[in-house]
Amino acid sequence: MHTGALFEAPEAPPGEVRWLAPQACVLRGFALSQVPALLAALRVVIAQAPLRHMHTARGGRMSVRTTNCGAVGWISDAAGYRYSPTDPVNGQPWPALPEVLAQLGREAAAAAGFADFVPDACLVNRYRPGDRMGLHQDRNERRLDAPIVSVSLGIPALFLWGGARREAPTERVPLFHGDVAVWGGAQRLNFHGVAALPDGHHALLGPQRLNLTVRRAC
Ligand code: MD3
Ligand code: FE
Repeated sequence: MHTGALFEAPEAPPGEVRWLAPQACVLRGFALSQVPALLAALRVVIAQAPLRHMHTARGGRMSVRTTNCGAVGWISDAAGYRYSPTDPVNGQPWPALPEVLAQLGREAAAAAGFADFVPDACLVNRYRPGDRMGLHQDRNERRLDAPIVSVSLGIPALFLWGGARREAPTERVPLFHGDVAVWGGAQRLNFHGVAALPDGHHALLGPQRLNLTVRRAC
């Protein structure tokens, strides 16, 4: 696999918009000005709801570590995937959705053409080198008419953008620190994944990538 370009261009030109489909795009660098506020808010979330491995119904362990904030959080265990109003680690409600994340979600959705997005939850994934996410659909949200907004921070990753069917070919789309992806409408149920994170070190985040998906889940 040729990944040299990832390292030659640690950040794509901010302001550029890459359309993957009529209702799916990457807003390059859209989150850059909010990174300090996002990281401060995330530290508070993770202190209350620590990052942890989720397990699949088939007994596997996901390589990424995950946590949530907002009204509900996405969980996976022996019983399957679902949203839960409480964190199974401590039985408590998830931490509140930080306003900086909710606002970034609304602004990115509007910039991508989705008016009136009202996010209520955020799934946080932390990737270390070698961690990956297999092809899947996001279909546990109650409101499939709402878009999803995804913020990438840290080491760049190769996003795998598929189609409506698992068998459809995937396009490899690099996601850099500060990039925000938005998709909805006809592309809301597209298959997607993340290739194994390469070795690397980010100036702010060290050897990791954080992905924040801001959602309307209930
Ligand atoms: C396009 N996260 O948490 S976000 C997930 O980078 C997830 O951690 C990945 O997939 C990550 O569920 C990718 C970008 C993304 C997410 C969902 C999509 C793009 C999508 C759903 C449909 C189409
Ligand atoms: Fe997903």
